[in-house]
Amino acid sequence: MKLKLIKGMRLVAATHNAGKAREIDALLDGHYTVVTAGELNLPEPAETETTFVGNAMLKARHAAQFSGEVSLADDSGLSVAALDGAPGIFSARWGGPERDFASAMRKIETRLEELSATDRSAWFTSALAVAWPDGPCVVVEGRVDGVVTFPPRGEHGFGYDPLFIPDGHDLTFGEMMPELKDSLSHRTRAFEMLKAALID
Ligand code: ITT
Repeated sequence: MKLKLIKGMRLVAATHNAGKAREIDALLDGHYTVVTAGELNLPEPAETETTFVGNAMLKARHAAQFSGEVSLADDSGLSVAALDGAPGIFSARWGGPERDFASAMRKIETRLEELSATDRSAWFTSALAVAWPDGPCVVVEGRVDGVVTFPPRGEHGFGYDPLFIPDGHDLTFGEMMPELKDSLSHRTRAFEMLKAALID
């Protein structure tokens, strides 16, 4: 069977994160009817895998099983080189149950200070997985490199956007208009791969 996403079909965005859901919707460019896992009241699975790819597949499969519909999941996060890649797959969990990213960003700054680290290199990763209710699953991974800066700047975006400056730019993702972030983000890069694989 050839796995394809046919324009016009309904897709479940297997996320409970409104910031991500907005970006996924923009990336699909109105070609699909998108309904989120939150809107369908699907239960949130525990993210028990050890990689972005593993957790993206787990979330997409879980949503496909519960909804009976083709489901798209994103597992993503910020990795800081001097922190050995932390928070990485634990990016959401560093925000605590309240998803307090101001505090998570301070935690990154404090850890860098404690280590007297001067290397500010960091990268965002997005693994995108599409799962069909009858089993198949396709997964890709995109990345954008840059640096972290303190204090965080900007009101756009979500999560760690205010402290990340992508290579070749002066603005943080939080200061960029969504269109600019969307033209160069980890999620967009993953999405380009997904499109090449699944969309005619
Ligand atoms: P779902 O699992 O329901 O999709 P989540 O927020 O728990 O939502 P993740 O486990 O993938 O998702 O955690 C990713 C976290 O990494 C997210 O909460 C943000 O804090 C951060 N993150 C991911 N992509 C980001 C982006 O484009 N800009 C800023 N922060 C981002």
